[in-house]
Amino acid sequence: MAETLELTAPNGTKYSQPTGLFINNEFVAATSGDTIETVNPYDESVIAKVHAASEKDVDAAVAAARAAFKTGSEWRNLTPQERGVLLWKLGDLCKRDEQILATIDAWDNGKPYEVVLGEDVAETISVFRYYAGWADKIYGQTIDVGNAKLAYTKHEPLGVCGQIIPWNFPVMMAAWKLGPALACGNTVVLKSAEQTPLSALYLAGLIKEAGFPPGVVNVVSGYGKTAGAVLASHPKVDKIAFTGSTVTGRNIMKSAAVNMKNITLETGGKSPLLVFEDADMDQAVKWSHVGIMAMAGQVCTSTSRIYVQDSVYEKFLEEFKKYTKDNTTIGSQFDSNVTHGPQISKTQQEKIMSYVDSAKSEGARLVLGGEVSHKQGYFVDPTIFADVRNDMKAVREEVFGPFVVVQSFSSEDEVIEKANDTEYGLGAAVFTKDIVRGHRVAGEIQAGMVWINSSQDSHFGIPFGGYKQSGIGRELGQYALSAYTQVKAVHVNLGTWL
Ligand code: TXE
Repeated sequence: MAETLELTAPNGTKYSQPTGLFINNEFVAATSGDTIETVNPYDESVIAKVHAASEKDVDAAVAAARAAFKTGSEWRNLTPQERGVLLWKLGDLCKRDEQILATIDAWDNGKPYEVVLGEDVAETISVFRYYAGWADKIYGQTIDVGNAKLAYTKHEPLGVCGQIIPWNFPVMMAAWKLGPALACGNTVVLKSAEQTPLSALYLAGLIKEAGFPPGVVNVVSGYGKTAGAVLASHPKVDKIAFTGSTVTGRNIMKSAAVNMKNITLETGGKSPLLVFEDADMDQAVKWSHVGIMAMAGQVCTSTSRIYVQDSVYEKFLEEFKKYTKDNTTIGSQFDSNVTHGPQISKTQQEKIMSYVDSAKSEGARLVLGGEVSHKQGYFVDPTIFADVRNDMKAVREEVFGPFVVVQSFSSEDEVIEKANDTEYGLGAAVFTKDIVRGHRVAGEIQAGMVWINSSQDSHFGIPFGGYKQSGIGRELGQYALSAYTQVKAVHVNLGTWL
């Protein structure tokens, strides 16, 4: 039995933090004795050490998930509605402990507590409840092929699902992955991100408390190159679902090829935001700010490239700069006045600052920021560059920080071409009062999600995912069910055939 730490967070919240690997409904020590130290990105203090899974531990977790998936197991014998009841209970337990979950992710990730409570944790609860409702509504079709035969389809679970999640929305990403997988009757080995392992372990305790049978959900903390890679290439894993960088997504595709796993990938983005001259300028400015500065820009759908029609370009820049300055308070995640938290790690901070150097050296105009004014922790000031070109590194690559590049355009055709000139295709935003243009542009942009007169809208009932190298498959909504089921066609001879 691995240890549980009694922790007190900087906001005074006291709670019990499991640190072991969650396998077969028990927290166990890692066989290698390896640990991961997780830190508060606000002040670089160590929060806790958790056990880090080795290949042997991942094997044990996969074996537990396989056993739980066996025909005749407790899990396989549940009715779909009983699965739904368990998911609903899990949602209720997350609601009961919402302040603890929000405290953990705010502490471990650095983003403001109120944001985590009102967005990440609220969404976590909703996602479990939403998929609880789907559990007994997953069914196939009967297909009329004439009187001699009966043909029907069944939507069956895939089996053991490996799920690898990132650090930007720790508990919410776990919910996005677990909700549909469990509603469809699969079993899971979930690997959290090494930067933010704590909330997934706490959630594991709630999964046990809700009454899920042993082995249905296994949660391992671990590094990507060890635990993650083992899971992605494991021959006994049937599916891999991943959220993270495009580079790692490509590696996972290669690893998954070993036994041709079903895959769902949600990877990087460089989402454009288009401001036409007839747009409501106040709205365009506010949403541009939300679109890139929320969560310190660590959102895959961040609208990190802004295109403004030339007649309103300078006005937009002036107002965007002012709005950003007036609405940024940098500091601790537990200070309710703070709007702008740290980046997740020193690595990410340094990565963003390297793009500041590259934008400057390629001749972009620095409008705001480009510095680290808060020296403790991993902060980066909100940064706006103007007069960029699509061939600049900072315009082509995902920066994943409070870093935005702005350029002008003159015609609709030109801006659509520029917006689509990217390897990514996750989100896109269009600001215009012309309803016909709004829909026309939404149709022409190559992206999995388009926002007209807003940015970053997301809802558990609406599919989420990308075109091009932003991913494969969809999460959330009814669409996610097809990512966790396979279709069986059954042909029945009614006796009049041959
Ligand atoms: O991502 P990784 P990192 C982007 C963003 C960021 C960059 C790097 O641009 O700057 O990625 O972040 C696991 N086999 N996004 O290094 O490496 C890893 O342990 C299997 C966008 O954190 O993709 C973690 O659990 N798994 C993004 C997860 O993959 C592996 C969110 C993500 O890590 C692995 C995060 C491997 N070989 C970063 N290597 C989004 N789409 O929201 C790593 N992992």
